Amino acid sequence: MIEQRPSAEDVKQALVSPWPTKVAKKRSQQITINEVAEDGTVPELLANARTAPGIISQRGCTYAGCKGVIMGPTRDIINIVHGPIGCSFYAWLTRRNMTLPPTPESENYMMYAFSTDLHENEIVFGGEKKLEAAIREAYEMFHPKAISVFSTCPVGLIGDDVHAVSRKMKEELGINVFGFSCEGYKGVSQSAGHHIANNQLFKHVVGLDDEIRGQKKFRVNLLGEYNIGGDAFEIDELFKRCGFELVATFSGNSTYGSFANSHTVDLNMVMCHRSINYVAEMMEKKFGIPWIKVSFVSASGTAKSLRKMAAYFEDAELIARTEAIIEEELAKAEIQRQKYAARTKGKTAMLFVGGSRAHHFQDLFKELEMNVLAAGYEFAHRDDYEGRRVISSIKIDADSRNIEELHIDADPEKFRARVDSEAEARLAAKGFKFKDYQGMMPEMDSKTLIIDDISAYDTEKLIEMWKPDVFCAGVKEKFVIQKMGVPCKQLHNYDAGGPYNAFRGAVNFYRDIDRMVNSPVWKLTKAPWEAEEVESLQEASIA
Ligand code: CFM
Repeated sequence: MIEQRPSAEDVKQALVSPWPTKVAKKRSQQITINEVAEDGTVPELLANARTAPGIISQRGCTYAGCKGVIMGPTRDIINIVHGPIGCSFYAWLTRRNMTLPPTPESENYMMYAFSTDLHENEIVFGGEKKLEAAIREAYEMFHPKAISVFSTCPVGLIGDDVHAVSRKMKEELGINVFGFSCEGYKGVSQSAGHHIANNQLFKHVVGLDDEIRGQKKFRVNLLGEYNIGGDAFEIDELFKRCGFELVATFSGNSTYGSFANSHTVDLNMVMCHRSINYVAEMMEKKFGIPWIKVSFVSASGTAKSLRKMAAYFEDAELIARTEAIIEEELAKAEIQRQKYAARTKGKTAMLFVGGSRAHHFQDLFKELEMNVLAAGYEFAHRDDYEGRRVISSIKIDADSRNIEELHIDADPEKFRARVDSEAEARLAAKGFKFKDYQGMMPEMDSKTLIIDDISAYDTEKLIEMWKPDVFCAGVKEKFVIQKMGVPCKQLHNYDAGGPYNAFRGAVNFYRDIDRMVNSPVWKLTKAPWEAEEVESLQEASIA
């Protein structure tokens, strides 16, 4: 019952008060009680700021964002990690993104871990020679189209120039070789790694291949979809049925060739705004490709996004075909939704994930008629919370300044305006918006709690005070949460479930959440503070 829950103000107070004054002040700016004004404005939140030393939060590092998130799902580029072997081990197949090579013989290096395996000798005398040798060795073994090199923390500290080595090896081997200055400490989180990856991919790969292959009409890219649990496969199939030609996905189920050819499209769709908006913006400036925000999480979101894509092309046949597919698929999903929602209605959820899913997955909970009590991102920026309308007022601090901002001009030969002013006016009259993202908070209820960069302490306190029926997070949090008697749904890798995108994916999610929130097993678990024997144990250990 909502009335019996402590108020949002009380919970915020409990999360902020234990810290020393300076940290408490900062945390109170990173935790806010949502209040949505009529025009959609929401309270300002502090985001993308350094985690206070000593607080354990969910965040990862810049290298993880670059190597694991953006470049990890591309199957035919050899990704060499320049660093100690541990950095490779922890970035090796730990994210459940899938790929489907056209034949069993096609290039696919995703299951390999390539590392220079730096030791003390290289830390003292430099590792550039070892990197050169590693690139040569990888080339001789596999003859890939491209090799990329990732810098780990010690590489930045000892000053190895991965870019100079890459240039030299590019010349020697005659294939594309490029490096990333994505040392783990570069930014405040993995978000810096996304930006660094986007920049280099744009500089070194996008736009290299002008040939139009496949269908000439309705050519699109999907940006910010990483094929976790096979999500991209579901979306690809829908696109095919509707009649869109998907040239590249950044970067689920992607190839080097698809990136090189990606500037030949008519429209970019942005799914995960946080990780990839940089590529969308740069492609618009250099090639004239407009972008729209989409989300294929939830049945209603999928229908809305497909409609938006078809509307852009203003083609009656495409629109009719898309509408027919939406009608058919939505009807099937709706039967399931009603069945599950009857069992999940009124239950509560919390989502603390990454930089976009904590927002997108709320649509699935809405379809299940559940209430989201609290949500937040690990590493998103203010625009992902409050909407792109706040971008011009975001203060640039030293940590953001650390990341290179590319200066992009229109390409004199390859720039082509995709929409003329008349089409733009026609689309605008129908309510069509380009480069628009509302962010998470305007779509959440007032009095919900928004927490940026949640800590282990916050998580426990939040569950203790507002005990939700399901908590969405990742594997680091999962088992601690479940010991508190609350099921934890992983939204980074979906546990063993998924796909959760598009119409069929939505139904998978309904089923999995119903199983979790209605399983009697959680009522049999006692949270540590509820169990008397724990208290006596604590007393015993103090004594
Ligand atoms: Fe974008 Fe992602 Fe996410 Fe992300 Fe990630 Fe991820 Fe994520 Mo884990 S790119 S921001 S850095 S949607 S790996 S596929 S699930 S934290 S919410």
